[in-house]
Amino acid sequence: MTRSQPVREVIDALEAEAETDRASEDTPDVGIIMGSDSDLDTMYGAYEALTELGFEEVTDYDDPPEARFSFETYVVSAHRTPELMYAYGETARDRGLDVIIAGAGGKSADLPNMTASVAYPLPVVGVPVQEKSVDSVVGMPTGAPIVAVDAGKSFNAALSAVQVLARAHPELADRLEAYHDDLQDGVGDVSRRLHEAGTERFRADRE
Ligand code: AIR
Repeated sequence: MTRSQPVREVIDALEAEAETDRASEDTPDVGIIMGSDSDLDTMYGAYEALTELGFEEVTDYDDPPEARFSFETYVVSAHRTPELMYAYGETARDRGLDVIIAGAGGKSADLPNMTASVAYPLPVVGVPVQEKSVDSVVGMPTGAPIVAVDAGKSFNAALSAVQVLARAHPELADRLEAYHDDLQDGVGDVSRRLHEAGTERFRADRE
């Protein structure tokens, strides 16, 4: 049992929330966790992708946002706060989460893989915060799965999470398609401008 009062308070809040009955519209669909707040700049891509797709962040379970789809964000350290990691993974389903995005850095980036084991069968999308974290995030034994993105690609982790949700929510599939259409428009537009301006002028205009 942790002796840390602040950690105990977060665990208590998660456990109380797991016991609370709420409509699924009023609970976060995606959980974002990271090993340290020093990971936040890298994990910010997940925030950007989710908000771009119309998700809003839950900061008070008793006062959920207007948006139908939402997410929550916590710092959970596999090594500094293992009990919090366990409580987070264990309460995830009862708190209404459908998918977790977990990021960690360093060579012992174990939050994604351990959370995947604790929260199983809930899917976890792992984000290695640095290149050197890739092996520890993806290196799972047979029977203990994790989905993972390349180092730093938290934006893609959020898209993958929404792909999971979209299987049950066609409106999210529409949003993913609209996002992809915009992406294509951008490539088409830059391709035409590069061709028409020629390489030298295009480069000069970019600077
Ligand atoms: N980390 C935190 N607890 C366990 C691990 N593996 C990772 C964080 C962060 C790195 O250690 O995910 O990327 C360094 O953390 P900090 O807090 O020292 O900046």
